[in-house]
Amino acid sequence: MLRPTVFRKHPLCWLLSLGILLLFSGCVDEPSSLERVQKEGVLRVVTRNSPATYFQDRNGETGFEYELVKRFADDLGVELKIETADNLDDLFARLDQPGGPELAAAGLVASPQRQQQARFSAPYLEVTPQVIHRNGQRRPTSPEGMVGQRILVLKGSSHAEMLREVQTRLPELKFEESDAVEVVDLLRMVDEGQIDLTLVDSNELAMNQVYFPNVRVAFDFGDARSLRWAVPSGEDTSLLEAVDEFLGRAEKNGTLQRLKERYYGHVDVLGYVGAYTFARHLQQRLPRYERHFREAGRQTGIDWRLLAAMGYQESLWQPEATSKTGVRGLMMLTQDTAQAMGVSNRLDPRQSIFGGGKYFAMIKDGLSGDIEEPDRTWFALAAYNIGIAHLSDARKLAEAEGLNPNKWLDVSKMLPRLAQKQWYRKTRYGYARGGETVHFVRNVRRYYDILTWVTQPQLEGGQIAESGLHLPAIDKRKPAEEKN
Ligand code: BLG
Repeated sequence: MLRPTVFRKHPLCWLLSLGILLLFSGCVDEPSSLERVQKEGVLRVVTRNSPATYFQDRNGETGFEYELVKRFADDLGVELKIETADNLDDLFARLDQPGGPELAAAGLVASPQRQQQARFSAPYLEVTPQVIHRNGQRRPTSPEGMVGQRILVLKGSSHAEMLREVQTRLPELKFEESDAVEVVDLLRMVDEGQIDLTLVDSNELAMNQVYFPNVRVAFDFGDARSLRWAVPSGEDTSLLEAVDEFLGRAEKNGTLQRLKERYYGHVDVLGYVGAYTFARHLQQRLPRYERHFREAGRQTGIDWRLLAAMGYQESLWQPEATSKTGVRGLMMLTQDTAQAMGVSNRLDPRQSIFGGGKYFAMIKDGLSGDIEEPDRTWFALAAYNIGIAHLSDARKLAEAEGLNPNKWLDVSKMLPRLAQKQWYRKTRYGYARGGETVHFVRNVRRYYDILTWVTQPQLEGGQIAESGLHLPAIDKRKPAEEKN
């Protein structure tokens, strides 16, 4: 049979023509953004340095955005490389750069202007923009009430965009934008009275309220909006599709919910007055004992900030503290504990801190090997407060309920039962005020988070005692009456 000549071409000719064809059709393996990330094994993400997004803590990098985006990178099986932008304009400029980061994860709202600069993912968090004022000062309740006040917002922020939009019908409304500040600076400026008002998102305020006890929400500036990640604008949506798929899964399997609880869940624990008091004590009391906490931390291998957080929960950093039950000192040691730890004077702050640290480390070491971090730390805190025997009762109750006795979330649900007869009569060690222990652990964790943030490496210019730079200015007056 006669074959068409084309089939009889030499194989090399074939390859050559294929090459030429590909070259001219312009489809020489231009990889998609997703393929590029996978091939290079690195996902480059641009974010901002703030407590609600990304910062350094005791274990390295952390923050809501960081944790979420780290899970995404893990999911793709690639390394995560974070870079921080100086301000929002810089962030979008970097995203736009050829060879720049593939993704921005920085608590961004897909405002109309930004939609021309980048493509946005599915939402992962709902936030409300809020007008912030200083407690005791005039409180506006509408844009009209903001006229004539000193207003400063982040340059390039969606808040600036919203204000400009309002200006079209209310030209008397004047405001300034700055690219030299972060959200924390805006809040501090309101707190210290350098400006009258600012606009921030509700999640940012929730994270920062404790450092700025004088700031209050004046009113919600519009409806809730969604935070989204962004990828460079353009036709290539491969990475964005992977992001959306990941976020959908994170929503379904509870990952998102857990992260939200962790970062924003305990922020209301302190309330305004508690936040005010904590900030004051941070400046006035902690510096006296910080050296002891650091030393005890080094000696026991326990993060000094956790010890300090415990000390705050126990006594508000007061060495003379004494409870109704005769428990005493800065770390609230019982007589038995003090004796066992070689503490001769419980009211001596240094002895109390070292005794408490040693006791805590001992408890933690003695916990079942099945309890993993971070739960292990929360269990040790609970045992410090209620005793290892009652904690083991609560773990057994958890097991009997089909819950996980090695997970703090599960065991903390059982602890309050130790105060109810129908439950404690079935336990080995009987009645205990387990509800208080849950409260204890929750508060210590909150204080620990705060101490972690204020002592993070990039802010820490030495000891809190010396720096004070990043701490709120404390009004010497008592907290003003709640106006709202
Ligand atoms: C803790 C002890 C545990 C002890 C439990 O009580 O004290 N911890 C310390 O001394 C550091 O050792 O466990 S046990 O030895 O296995 O029995 C249970 O007895 C302390 C707690 C008690 C609590 N603060 C540290 O968290 C406290 O002060 N309670 C009194 C509250 S009230 O104001 O008098 O009502």
